[in-house]
Amino acid sequence: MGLFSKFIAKFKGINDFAPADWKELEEELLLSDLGPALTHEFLEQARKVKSDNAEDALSQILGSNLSTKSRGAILGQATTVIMVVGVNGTGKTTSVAKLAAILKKDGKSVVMAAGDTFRAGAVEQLQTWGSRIGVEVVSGKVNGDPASVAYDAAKKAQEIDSDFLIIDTAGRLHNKSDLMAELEKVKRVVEKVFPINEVLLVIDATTGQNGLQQAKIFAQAVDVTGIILTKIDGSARGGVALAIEKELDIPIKWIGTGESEADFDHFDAQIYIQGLLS
Ligand SMILES: Nc1nc2c(ncn2[C@@H]2O[C@H](COP(=O)(O)OP(=O)(O)OP(=O)(O)O)[C@@H](O)[C@H]2O)c(=O)[nH]1
Ligand SMILES: [Mg+2]
Repeated sequence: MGLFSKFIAKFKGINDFAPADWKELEEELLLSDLGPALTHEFLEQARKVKSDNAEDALSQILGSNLSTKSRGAILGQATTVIMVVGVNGTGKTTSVAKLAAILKKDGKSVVMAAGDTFRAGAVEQLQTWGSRIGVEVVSGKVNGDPASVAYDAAKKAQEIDSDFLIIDTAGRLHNKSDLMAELEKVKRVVEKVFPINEVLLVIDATTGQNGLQQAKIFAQAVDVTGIILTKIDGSARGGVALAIEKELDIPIKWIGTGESEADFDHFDAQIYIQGLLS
């Protein structure tokens, strides 16, 4: 049941909502990871809603909190380069592979770069995905320079005139300046070959407000063009997407809905809002 369905059902036919009902709604919104600021703002707006058009009015309020930026892909002139960033374990590597699989199914050629050279197993993880979905992976040595792997992958993509290059990155976050320096270096080096068209930030929906705070640090460090919201299958907290777009003003472009290849989809704002209301 959607976050607001009970509210709408109760609200229809009456115009004065009891204080206890408002309190209950507030608690539900907070539990859903809307965050205190957005919850407060939302309640202010909702108090002005009339019962006869509660659903439309709420739909409009929710919609006005989403980003107005385009959710479409940003394509390059030659190879489109997508860099995928985010905190440890959010689902970067899996999302790189799922995205590559979708593009490939669409008839596009894709190269993946195993830019996480930091964690043992990360390169293999992407290689396993690569052979599963039939997409070439360019990798280097464990503990090698991620920028050099990304550069080799860009050269490879250029050589075979690939439609897409997707770069996986490490998710560690010891401090903001290290992170910034590393991501900037990858960008600088890749851009000797092709401009980076998209930087997609991966956020794990199950980490709620905490995940959002960590994501903010990434968004400050790199110019993020879109968000991949993963693990929404494991999260009952549907409000987090609203909080992300309101806080960061970056459009959610993709959602991860499970662990396998097919569990990946475009984010559709209309469907999302409908899901909260019905
Ligand atoms: N249920 C669910 N699990 C997911 C989803 N996306 C990724 N996972 C799982 O989350 C775990 C971590 O995913 P990874 O892709 O390795 O995450 P990562 O960000 O690359 O992790 P690091 O490289 O360690 O920073 C794996 O077990 C994935 O299968 C999703 O949309 N839903
Ligand atoms: Mg990874």
